[in-house]
Amino acid sequence: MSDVHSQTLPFAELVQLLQQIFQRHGASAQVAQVLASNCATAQRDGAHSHGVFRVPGYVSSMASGWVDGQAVPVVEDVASGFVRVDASNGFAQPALAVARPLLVSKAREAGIAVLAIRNSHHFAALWPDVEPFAREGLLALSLVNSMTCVVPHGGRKPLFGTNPIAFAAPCEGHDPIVFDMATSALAHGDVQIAARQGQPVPPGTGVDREGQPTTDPKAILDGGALLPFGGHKGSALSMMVELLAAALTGGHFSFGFDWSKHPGAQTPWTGQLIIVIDPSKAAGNDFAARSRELVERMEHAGVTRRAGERRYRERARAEVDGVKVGTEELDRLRGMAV
Ligand code: NDP
Ligand code: PYC
Repeated sequence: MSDVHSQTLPFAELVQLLQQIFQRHGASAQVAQVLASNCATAQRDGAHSHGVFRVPGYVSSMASGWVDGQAVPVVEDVASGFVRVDASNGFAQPALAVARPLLVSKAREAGIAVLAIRNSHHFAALWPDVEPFAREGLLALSLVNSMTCVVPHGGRKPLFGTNPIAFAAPCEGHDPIVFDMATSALAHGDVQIAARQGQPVPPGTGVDREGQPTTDPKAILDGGALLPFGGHKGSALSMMVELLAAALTGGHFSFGFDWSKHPGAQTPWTGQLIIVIDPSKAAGNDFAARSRELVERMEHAGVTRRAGERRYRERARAEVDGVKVGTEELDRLRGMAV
């Protein structure tokens, strides 16, 4: 399946390569393992804005002293349905990994539990954080705020982050139902990729430094800004993410940190909220069957492509052929590992 522009490699080999890179550039073994698995998962599932494309950003952020790759998260059991984690200026995913067993046991006990992560950096796709809960029969909703680059609806200046929301639910006889979306018209990573490839972005994505609508990704990145998806509706969701992922957790708002003294810093220093629900506590105890009924109804209504399906398709293909990585990118990664 390899050609001159891309190569394929087994998932485990990609994880190992990324782990070596992260460790070589300052992450502890534990953090490197979590980030490597997350990043390789995104690459495998075709989320190219958050796969190996992000590795230089992780590395330069650690090198700049902005984020602590050796951080040890501090977990606090604060109430029957509430877990707090101070990620200690480290990455959010290792904080989730450490707090996860307590969160799940609380959700199973109380029917619902909240994980509030603060002082954390999330530079990744969000669905790998929620999909595993659904594979255990639980529902999960997660929100993360990022860095100021989105103009709130009706505003004149950027304020919000690209603020993604991800949701996962079990579905009888199917992979979990998952969606994962930025609340901006396009993820910042996709604007960067479009700029690199010299491609325009769709109308409605963003504005230039004068606040004029543009389809030029470079104009958006160079003093311009993104817009929320869906006008006032996406803007309201983005505001909610700021409130739940930052105000509620104790993390920074997307406008609340200054990385200007850390050249190379790219990872937003914010917060993350994860809400986990045990559907077995609900009436009827048949959530997964009802979820399947909804999917079947959607199919009867003519839906041929549900959220999450492309990702599962890419995953299945990678299980057979290996994970696709650009040839130049793979050479660069191998160089970073030694
Ligand atoms: P997309 O717009 O590509 O996709 C959003 C959701 O819609 C996905 O669940 C996708 O499913 C689904 N979808 C896409 N096209 C269709 C379609 N035609 N019909 C039905 N469903 C569809 O994602 P975004 O660009 O908004 O976000 C990309 C990634 O960036 C996300 O993983 C997000 O978490 C990440 N991100 C991370 C940030 C951070 O701070 N860490 C900030 C912002 C974004 P499928 O997966 O199958 O394509
Ligand atoms: O793609 O918008 C984005 C993003 C921000 C932080 C990590 N990814």
